Amino acid sequence: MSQQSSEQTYGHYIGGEWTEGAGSETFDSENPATGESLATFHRGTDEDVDAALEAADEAFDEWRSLSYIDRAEYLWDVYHELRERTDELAEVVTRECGKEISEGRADVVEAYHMVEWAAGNARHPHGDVVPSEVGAKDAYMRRKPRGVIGCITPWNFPVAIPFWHMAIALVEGNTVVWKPAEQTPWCGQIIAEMLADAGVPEGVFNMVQGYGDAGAAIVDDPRVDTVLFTGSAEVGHEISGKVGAEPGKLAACEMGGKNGIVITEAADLDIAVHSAIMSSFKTTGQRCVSSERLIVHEDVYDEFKARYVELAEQVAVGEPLDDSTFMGPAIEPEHVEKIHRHNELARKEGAEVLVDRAELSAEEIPDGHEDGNWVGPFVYEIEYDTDLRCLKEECFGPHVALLEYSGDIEEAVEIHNDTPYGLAGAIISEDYRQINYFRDHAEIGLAYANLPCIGAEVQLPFGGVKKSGNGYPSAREAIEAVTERTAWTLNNSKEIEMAQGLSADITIQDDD
Ligand code: UN1
Repeated sequence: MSQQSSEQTYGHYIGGEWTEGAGSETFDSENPATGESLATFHRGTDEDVDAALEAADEAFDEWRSLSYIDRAEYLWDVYHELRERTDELAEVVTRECGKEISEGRADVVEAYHMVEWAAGNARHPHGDVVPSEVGAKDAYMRRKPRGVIGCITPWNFPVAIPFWHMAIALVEGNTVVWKPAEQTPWCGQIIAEMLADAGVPEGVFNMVQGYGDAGAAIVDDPRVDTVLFTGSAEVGHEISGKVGAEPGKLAACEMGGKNGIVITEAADLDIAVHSAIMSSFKTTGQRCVSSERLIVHEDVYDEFKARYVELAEQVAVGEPLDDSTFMGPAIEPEHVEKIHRHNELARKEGAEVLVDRAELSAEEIPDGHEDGNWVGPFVYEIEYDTDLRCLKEECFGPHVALLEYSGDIEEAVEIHNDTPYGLAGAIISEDYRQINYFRDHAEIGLAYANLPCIGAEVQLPFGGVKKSGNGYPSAREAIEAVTERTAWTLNNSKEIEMAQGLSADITIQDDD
């Protein structure tokens, strides 16, 4: 499938074959900026998931027997294709998920960075040589693949996140069953074609298009050894709950955030305004790392507020393919409704609304885009109170609270940490003591200073704490979730000598 949409109905990729699957239902991918249908896909069923898991299970032994380097060769082909087709794929990403075109491009670039990292890592050491208390023993930590990995990925990074999961899972010797987000099946189709064209052996990689029921069928199946999930906290917690109850099975879940930026009295306000606007409105606030809380010291509050509000009133919302656009549409009509509900909740809880572009005026909506899922910035100030739901619940949209604080950095970090989530955050300050305090005490997995809290690079661990993640961050640390460690000890002596001074003598019963 290329950039041109077509009349064909696309299917699943199971056991090395393209198939329509067992079901009769289809669904469409829609351009969120126009409402136009881009392509039609077969909706996967439990039966399709079953076939994909069977294929993945069967392919495992042979795939794991290849060397890391041979497995990585398949990924290098994908890497080159992603690089060659970056502009074309960027446009597909933008048309299918509505991110403006520089973000569409960055998504594809992030994908090939991840593939490069995973395939390059095939030539790096994968374990440790560990000392033993006993001179004649050689001890090692070795890794082996866990088996079949179920990957469930979100629409907002429809090319990058699938490769966070799958590039690493495959190079490490696992086989994969992947369900792309139902909002971005076109990206899913192209990725599956790339892996098929690279000649990945049949059954090693499988894709089933569909909705949450297909995802649940993957999660529930005993043949799945690890579930890698990136998406909403609601679904992620359900998955970790279920999988946690099954011995030997693992779920690595990466979820949302109610991310905050602390702007202290020592902040450079140019950096503060720039970082905050990027963090709140890039991707229309629909990154799990987007910021919905700005915690600003009273000494700089009025000036920051004036400058931030002025820009938020003006950021360009429009056709995402147009490179003068800053914010594209929201992903789907239901999500626009959800964003409005969060705005409403803030009002009910006493917000003083500073910018209300939630319902864009007719002039702001580009011609021919009347059916798009438009929603603009909504900015409010509110007095911090730990009981406010609007400061705790993730909206996943361009919905931002300004909170004024007084006192020291300790006060700011206390407010910052007062959410159930802990994914990303930033401090804007020229005072290194404040910066270091934030680094050490902010309860988050991705922390920034004098930068937006978005835009992590793939070679860093990506993940959160508290309600945002369960300790196996995606990207680099996903290796932990898709491999098992073996502590391997070899005796070079004919004698058996034990550690800890344990006696190796076998005494026998005295008969007389
Ligand atoms: C997400 O927020 O949903 O750090 C993923 C970033 C990107 C990944 C974001 N590299 O902003």
